[in-house]
Amino acid sequence: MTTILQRLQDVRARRGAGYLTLLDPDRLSLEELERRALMCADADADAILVGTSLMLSATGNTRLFERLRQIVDIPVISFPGDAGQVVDTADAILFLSMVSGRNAELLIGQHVRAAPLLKEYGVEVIPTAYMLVESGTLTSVEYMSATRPIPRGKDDIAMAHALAAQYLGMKLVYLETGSGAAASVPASMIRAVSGYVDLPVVVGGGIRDPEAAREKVEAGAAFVVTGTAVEDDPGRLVDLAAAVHVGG
Ligand code: 1GP
Repeated sequence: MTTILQRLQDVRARRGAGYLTLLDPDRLSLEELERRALMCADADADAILVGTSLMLSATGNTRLFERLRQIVDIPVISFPGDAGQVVDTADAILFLSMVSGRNAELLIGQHVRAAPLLKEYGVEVIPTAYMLVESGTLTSVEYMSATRPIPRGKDDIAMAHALAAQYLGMKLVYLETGSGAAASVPASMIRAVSGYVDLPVVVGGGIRDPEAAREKVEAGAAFVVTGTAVEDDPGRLVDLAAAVHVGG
Protein backbone atom coordinates (compact mmCIF):
# COMPACT_ATOMS: atom_id res chain seq x y z
CA MET A 1 0.00 0.00 0.00
CA THR A 2 1.25 3.47 -0.84
CA THR A 3 2.05 5.47 2.25
CA ILE A 4 1.15 9.14 2.66
CA LEU A 5 4.87 9.99 2.66
CA GLN A 6 5.26 8.18 -0.67
CA ARG A 7 2.23 10.04 -2.02
CA LEU A 8 3.80 13.34 -1.00
CA GLN A 9 7.12 12.38 -2.58
CA ASP A 10 5.26 11.41 -5.73
CA VAL A 11 3.52 14.82 -5.77
CA ARG A 12 6.87 16.49 -5.57
CA ALA A 13 8.26 14.39 -8.41
CA ARG A 14 5.25 15.01 -10.67
CA ARG A 15 4.43 18.62 -9.85
CA GLY A 16 7.81 20.11 -8.95
CA ALA A 17 6.64 20.84 -5.42
CA GLY A 18 3.58 20.20 -3.28
CA TYR A 19 1.10 22.70 -1.89
CA LEU A 20 -0.14 21.98 1.63
CA THR A 21 -2.87 24.01 3.32
CA LEU A 22 -3.18 24.29 7.08
CA LEU A 23 -6.51 24.42 8.88
CA ASP A 24 -6.44 25.65 12.46
CA PRO A 25 -9.37 24.13 14.42
CA ASP A 26 -9.20 26.98 16.94
CA ARG A 27 -9.98 29.66 14.41
CA LEU A 28 -13.06 28.40 12.56
CA SER A 29 -16.24 26.43 13.25
CA LEU A 30 -16.54 22.81 12.10
CA GLU A 31 -18.84 23.85 9.25
CA GLU A 32 -16.45 26.57 8.15
CA LEU A 33 -13.46 24.20 8.35
CA GLU A 34 -15.33 21.77 6.10
CA ARG A 35 -16.05 24.56 3.64
CA ARG A 36 -12.40 25.69 3.61
CA ALA A 37 -11.19 22.10 3.18
CA LEU A 38 -13.35 21.76 0.07
CA MET A 39 -11.98 25.05 -1.24
CA CYS A 40 -8.42 23.80 -0.69
CA ALA A 41 -9.11 20.56 -2.54
CA ASP A 42 -10.86 22.43 -5.39
CA ALA A 43 -7.88 24.79 -5.60
CA ASP A 44 -5.65 21.76 -6.23
CA ALA A 45 -3.88 21.58 -2.86
CA ASP A 46 -2.02 18.30 -2.42
CA ALA A 47 -2.85 17.69 1.25
CA ILE A 48 -4.51 19.35 4.22
CA LEU A 49 -2.69 19.78 7.52
CA VAL A 50 -4.77 20.18 10.67
CA GLY A 51 -3.27 21.53 13.87
CA THR A 52 -2.85 24.43 16.23
CA SER A 53 -0.52 25.71 18.93
CA LEU A 54 -3.20 25.69 21.63
CA MET A 55 -6.39 23.66 21.00
CA LEU A 56 -8.90 25.92 22.70
CA SER A 57 -11.89 23.80 21.79
CA ALA A 58 -12.41 20.58 23.73
CA THR A 59 -14.74 19.10 21.17
CA GLY A 60 -14.46 17.71 17.75
CA ASN A 61 -10.83 17.08 16.79
CA THR A 62 -11.45 13.38 16.10
CA ARG A 63 -14.71 14.22 14.37
CA LEU A 64 -13.04 16.97 12.33
CA PHE A 65 -10.53 14.57 10.79
CA GLU A 66 -13.27 12.05 10.16
CA ARG A 67 -15.43 14.61 8.38
CA LEU A 68 -12.61 16.11 6.34
CA ARG A 69 -11.57 12.66 5.14
CA GLN A 70 -15.13 12.02 4.05
CA ILE A 71 -15.42 15.15 1.97
CA VAL A 72 -11.97 15.54 0.31
CA ASP A 73 -9.86 12.97 -1.49
CA ILE A 74 -6.48 14.47 -0.63
CA PRO A 75 -4.65 13.32 2.53
CA VAL A 76 -5.66 14.92 5.84
CA ILE A 77 -2.56 15.04 8.00
CA SER A 78 -2.23 15.90 11.66
CA PHE A 79 0.14 18.74 12.51
CA PRO A 80 -0.20 18.68 16.29
CA GLY A 81 0.88 21.25 18.84
CA ASP A 82 1.15 18.51 21.46
CA ALA A 83 0.28 14.89 22.24
CA GLY A 84 -3.26 15.90 23.22
CA GLN A 85 -4.07 16.48 19.56
CA VAL A 86 -3.31 12.91 18.46
CA VAL A 87 -6.35 11.26 16.87
CA ASP A 88 -7.10 7.89 15.30
CA THR A 89 -8.85 9.47 12.33
CA ALA A 90 -5.91 11.18 10.57
CA ASP A 91 -4.35 9.78 7.38
CA ALA A 92 -0.92 10.44 8.89
CA ILE A 93 0.77 12.59 11.50
CA LEU A 94 3.78 14.85 11.21
CA PHE A 95 5.65 13.53 14.24
CA LEU A 96 7.34 16.83 14.96
CA SER A 97 10.50 17.05 16.99
CA MET A 98 11.33 20.71 17.54
CA VAL A 99 15.04 20.33 16.85
CA SER A 100 15.67 24.08 16.63
CA GLY A 101 14.94 24.37 20.35
CA ARG A 102 16.22 22.81 23.53
CA ASN A 103 12.86 22.13 25.16
CA ALA A 104 13.01 18.42 26.07
CA GLU A 105 9.20 18.15 26.07
CA LEU A 106 9.07 19.11 22.40
CA LEU A 107 12.14 17.09 21.45
CA ILE A 108 11.01 13.78 23.03
CA GLY A 109 8.57 14.22 25.95
CA GLN A 110 5.31 14.65 24.02
CA HIS A 111 6.42 11.89 21.65
CA VAL A 112 6.65 9.36 24.47
CA ARG A 113 3.05 10.18 25.35
CA ALA A 114 1.84 10.03 21.76
CA ALA A 115 3.75 6.99 20.45
CA PRO A 116 1.75 4.18 22.16
CA LEU A 117 -1.51 5.81 21.03
CA LEU A 118 -0.29 6.08 17.46
CA LYS A 119 0.73 2.42 17.47
CA GLU A 120 -2.69 1.43 18.74
CA TYR A 121 -4.44 3.67 16.20
CA GLY A 122 -2.30 2.47 13.30
CA VAL A 123 -1.82 6.06 12.10
CA GLU A 124 1.12 6.57 9.71
CA VAL A 125 3.91 8.46 11.44
CA ILE A 126 6.14 10.82 9.47
CA PRO A 127 9.19 11.77 11.56
CA THR A 128 9.69 15.49 10.96
CA ALA A 129 12.39 17.89 12.11
CA TYR A 130 10.58 21.08 13.04
CA MET A 131 12.78 24.16 12.89
CA LEU A 132 11.57 27.56 14.02
CA VAL A 133 13.23 30.46 12.23
CA GLU A 134 13.22 34.04 13.49
CA SER A 135 10.40 36.08 11.98
CA GLY A 136 10.90 39.50 13.53
CA THR A 137 7.88 39.27 15.85
CA LEU A 138 6.89 36.94 18.68
CA THR A 139 4.67 34.23 17.16
CA SER A 140 2.35 31.79 18.98
CA VAL A 141 4.67 28.89 18.29
CA GLU A 142 7.68 30.73 19.69
CA TYR A 143 5.79 31.76 22.79
CA MET A 144 4.09 28.41 23.40
CA SER A 145 7.22 26.35 22.74
CA ALA A 146 9.39 28.54 25.00
CA THR A 147 12.23 28.07 22.51
CA ARG A 148 14.44 30.50 20.69
CA PRO A 149 14.21 30.53 16.90
CA ILE A 150 17.21 30.16 14.61
CA PRO A 151 18.44 33.67 13.66
CA ARG A 152 17.31 34.63 10.14
CA GLY A 153 20.79 35.26 8.82
CA LYS A 154 22.37 32.09 10.20
CA ASP A 155 22.08 29.63 7.32
CA ASP A 156 24.94 27.55 8.72
CA ILE A 157 23.06 26.92 11.98
CA ALA A 158 19.96 25.83 10.05
CA MET A 159 22.09 23.53 7.85
CA ALA A 160 23.72 21.82 10.82
CA HIS A 161 20.37 21.27 12.54
CA ALA A 162 18.83 19.80 9.39
CA LEU A 163 21.78 17.47 8.82
CA ALA A 164 21.64 16.27 12.42
CA ALA A 165 17.93 15.53 11.89
CA GLN A 166 18.74 13.55 8.76
CA TYR A 167 21.36 11.53 10.62
CA LEU A 168 18.79 10.91 13.38
CA GLY A 169 16.56 9.29 10.76
CA MET A 170 13.91 11.96 10.25
CA LYS A 171 12.09 12.07 6.91
CA LEU A 172 11.19 15.74 6.45
CA VAL A 173 12.62 19.09 7.50
CA TYR A 174 9.99 21.76 8.24
CA LEU A 175 11.33 25.32 8.19
CA GLU A 176 8.81 27.55 9.93
CA THR A 177 8.53 31.18 10.96
CA GLY A 178 5.15 30.60 12.64
CA SER A 179 1.56 31.03 11.56
CA GLY A 180 0.78 34.63 10.74
CA ALA A 181 4.45 35.60 10.95
CA ALA A 182 5.41 38.98 9.57
CA ALA A 183 8.29 37.42 7.59
CA SER A 184 8.67 34.04 5.90
CA VAL A 185 11.77 31.82 5.84
CA PRO A 186 14.49 33.56 3.78
CA ALA A 187 15.19 32.04 0.36
CA SER A 188 18.89 31.88 1.16
CA MET A 189 18.23 29.61 4.14
CA ILE A 190 15.94 27.33 2.10
CA ARG A 191 18.61 27.13 -0.61
CA ALA A 192 21.34 26.39 1.91
CA VAL A 193 19.39 23.68 3.76
CA SER A 194 17.90 21.96 0.70
CA GLY A 195 21.32 21.87 -0.95
CA TYR A 196 22.95 20.42 2.14
CA VAL A 197 20.63 17.58 3.20
CA ASP A 198 18.86 14.78 1.34
CA LEU A 199 15.52 15.36 3.05
CA PRO A 200 12.57 17.17 1.43
CA VAL A 201 12.20 20.65 2.90
CA VAL A 202 8.76 21.94 3.91
CA VAL A 203 8.46 25.73 4.25
CA GLY A 204 5.68 27.57 6.08
CA GLY A 205 4.81 30.72 7.96
CA GLY A 206 4.01 34.18 6.62
CA ILE A 207 3.54 33.12 2.97
CA ARG A 208 0.60 35.14 1.67
CA ASP A 209 0.99 35.57 -2.06
CA PRO A 210 1.89 33.44 -5.09
CA GLU A 211 5.17 35.31 -5.66
CA ALA A 212 6.42 34.40 -2.19
CA ALA A 213 5.29 30.79 -2.64
CA ARG A 214 7.12 30.53 -5.98
CA GLU A 215 10.25 32.05 -4.44
CA LYS A 216 10.32 29.28 -1.80
CA VAL A 217 10.02 26.56 -4.45
CA GLU A 218 12.72 28.12 -6.62
CA ALA A 219 14.97 28.18 -3.55
CA GLY A 220 14.46 24.42 -3.09
CA ALA A 221 11.30 23.93 -1.02
CA ALA A 222 9.69 20.55 -1.73
CA PHE A 223 6.45 21.63 -0.06
CA VAL A 224 4.96 25.03 0.74
CA VAL A 225 2.41 25.46 3.55
CA THR A 226 -0.08 28.29 3.91
CA GLY A 227 -2.59 28.59 6.74
CA THR A 228 -3.59 32.21 7.22
CA ALA A 229 -4.35 32.58 3.51
CA VAL A 230 -6.94 29.79 3.76
CA GLU A 231 -8.73 31.78 6.46
CA ASP A 232 -8.26 35.35 5.29
CA ASP A 233 -7.93 35.10 1.54
CA PRO A 234 -9.30 31.82 0.16
CA GLY A 235 -9.72 33.47 -3.25
CA ARG A 236 -5.91 33.24 -3.51
CA LEU A 237 -5.70 29.47 -3.09
CA VAL A 238 -5.86 28.66 -6.79
CA ASP A 239 -3.02 31.07 -7.59
CA LEU A 240 -0.96 29.86 -4.62
CA ALA A 241 -1.30 26.24 -5.76
CA ALA A 242 -0.39 27.15 -9.33
CA ALA A 243 2.67 29.07 -8.13
CA VAL A 244 3.90 26.03 -6.16
CA HIS A 245 3.25 23.50 -8.94
CA VAL A 246 6.20 24.55 -11.06
CA GLY A 247 6.33 21.12 -12.70
CA GLY A 248 2.96 21.77 -14.38
C1 1GP B 1 2.14 27.34 10.23
O1 1GP B 1 3.49 27.31 8.40
C2 1GP B 1 2.18 27.33 8.78
O2 1GP B 1 2.78 26.21 10.67
C3 1GP B 1 1.31 28.36 8.13
O3 1GP B 1 1.65 29.69 8.40
O4 1GP B 1 -0.57 30.76 8.74
O5 1GP B 1 1.44 32.13 8.20
O6 1GP B 1 0.42 30.68 6.47
P1 1GP B 1 0.67 30.89 7.91
